[in-house]
Amino acid sequence: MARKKIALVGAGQIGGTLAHLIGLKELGDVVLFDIAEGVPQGKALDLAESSPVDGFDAKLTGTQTYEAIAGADVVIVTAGVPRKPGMSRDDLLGINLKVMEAVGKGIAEFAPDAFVICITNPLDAMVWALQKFSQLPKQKVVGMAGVLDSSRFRYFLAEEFGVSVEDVTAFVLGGHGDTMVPLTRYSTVAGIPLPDLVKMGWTTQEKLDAIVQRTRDGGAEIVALLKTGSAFYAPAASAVAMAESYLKDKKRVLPCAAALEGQYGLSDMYVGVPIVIGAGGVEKVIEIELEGEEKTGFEKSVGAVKGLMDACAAIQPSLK
Ligand code: A3D
Repeated sequence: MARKKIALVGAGQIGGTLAHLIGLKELGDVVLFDIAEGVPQGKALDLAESSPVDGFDAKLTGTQTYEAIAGADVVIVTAGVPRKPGMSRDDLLGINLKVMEAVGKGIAEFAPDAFVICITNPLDAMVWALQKFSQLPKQKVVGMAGVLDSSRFRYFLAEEFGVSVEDVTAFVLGGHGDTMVPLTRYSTVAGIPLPDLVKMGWTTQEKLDAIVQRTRDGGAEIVALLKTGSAFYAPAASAVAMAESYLKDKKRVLPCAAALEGQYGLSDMYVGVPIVIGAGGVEKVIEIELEGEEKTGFEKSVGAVKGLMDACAAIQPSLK
């Protein structure tokens, strides 16, 4: 059986890390595409030269032409600009919307059967626009955000409880922004929900509230430290988990920005919800019951995403 082909549109910080992880995990051959001349070629060659040391077989190439992504099984999109200190994800909208138009057309022409994972910010609006520009089936176009946000939440919780990250599960729903909704009721340590752990005296409500807020601010915390860009190791690892679930038909349940068609009372929009990713792409959108603050928080987050979609449609009326 021929190796799978994974195209990375955008060969910056996340793109390069994606290529490295995909090589190490032997998920397939990698094509790095970027408008910056020499960058995808240089990264591909550097990574290929690491393959004998790490013992992985993968063909890694860099390109400036969309033809090279032809027949890709998976396309991961990071093309665009990242945040600098003081910028919100939404500040990126105008620039990155134009990039999504070019990328969408490239994918439609050369890789129409691919499973497409968008990472470019502002995430929920960009993945919505990318699906419209590409016209690929909605179940084949998803956004990466919830896996990262949940991973940050899990890491902070594991630190607080002094337990393995493996034993902490967590769910973060809604849009990828300051309004994201970390769900404590659906987050557990070895199956024990967080509110029960507060009752058991393992932590306090104040500490839990602080962790929730740190999760919401997780991206900004890294931007403030790095000063020259945004997070890339954890975002790349998160997208690879999604790609792997598709390529290996693992049917993992992951929080992702998915197209809603009536679920949660919403349609024609992308927002972070739990989904099943398998060989069919998004095989199921899971509707969990939300109550009280969870519900109002989710509604607020949906409102913020809709605001971004309106801003996109004002720039590019064909998106309406
Ligand atoms: P960066 O290292 O700047 O890489 C972006 C790459 O895109 C650069 O190499 C550019 O040359 C390239 N590029 C720009 N325009 C085009 C184009 N038209 N076609 C092809 N390539 C192009 O950024 P990064 O890798 O750190 O981040 C990439 C994106 O991911 C940004 O929009 C970030 O905001 C976003 N991001 C999202 C998350 C989420 O959780 C959703 C997390 C972290 C970063």
